[in-house]
Amino acid sequence: MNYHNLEERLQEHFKNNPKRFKHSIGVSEFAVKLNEQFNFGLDSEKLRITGLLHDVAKIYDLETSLEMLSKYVTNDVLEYYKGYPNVIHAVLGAYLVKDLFGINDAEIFDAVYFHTTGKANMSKFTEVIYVADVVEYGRTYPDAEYYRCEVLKDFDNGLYEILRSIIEMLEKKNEPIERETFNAYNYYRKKVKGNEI
Ligand code: DGI
Ligand code: FE
Ligand code: FE
Repeated sequence: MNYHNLEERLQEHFKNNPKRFKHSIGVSEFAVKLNEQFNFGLDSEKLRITGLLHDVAKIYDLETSLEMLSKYVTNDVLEYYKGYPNVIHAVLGAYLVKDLFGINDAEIFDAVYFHTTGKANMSKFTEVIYVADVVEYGRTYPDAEYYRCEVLKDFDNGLYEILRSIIEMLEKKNEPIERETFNAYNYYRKKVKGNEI
């Protein structure tokens, strides 16, 4: 898989949101770095492409996103995601990768679809994109540097700590937590901490 001009196409796609374009580059680079540092043996070019594309649907407002998503999912699914507006760009993005960029790949679809929530037992590819999205070098929220270091020290534990902090943040803000976010947290807590409370 090799898409040399994808970066230029993405720059055009994000022309009104250069920060989002920079973030997408940051995610591609961090995903490739993780793959190399931990010898995961994933396809680095495919990680780069997925990092570039993961937020492709972030340029649309809620109304437009829902209208676009209605072309791909049933009404029930559409109604369900109306309850989680933050998650919609991930689900829509997974479909747009194929429709706007002609990239039809199950691994990329899965990684884009779950890049916001995570899920239980993600593939290594999806885990790497999930983590890179949260800790790429452009991220400047408080503790970004802490989670970046944790992930580079111990990937599984870093992933678990990220999930724990996101759940905590969403609870604090009284935001509805999508079930896959919970599933991911429970799964990785068990994986890292075993039966410890
Ligand atoms: O698109 P990005 O800004 O790069 O990052 P993202 O796609 O990971 O997340 C966007 C937001 O979604 C972020 O503030 C965390 C939030 N989020 C993650 N899981 C859930 C969630 N929001 C809700 N309401 N429910 C979730 O389960
Ligand atoms: Fe996103
Ligand atoms: Fe992102």
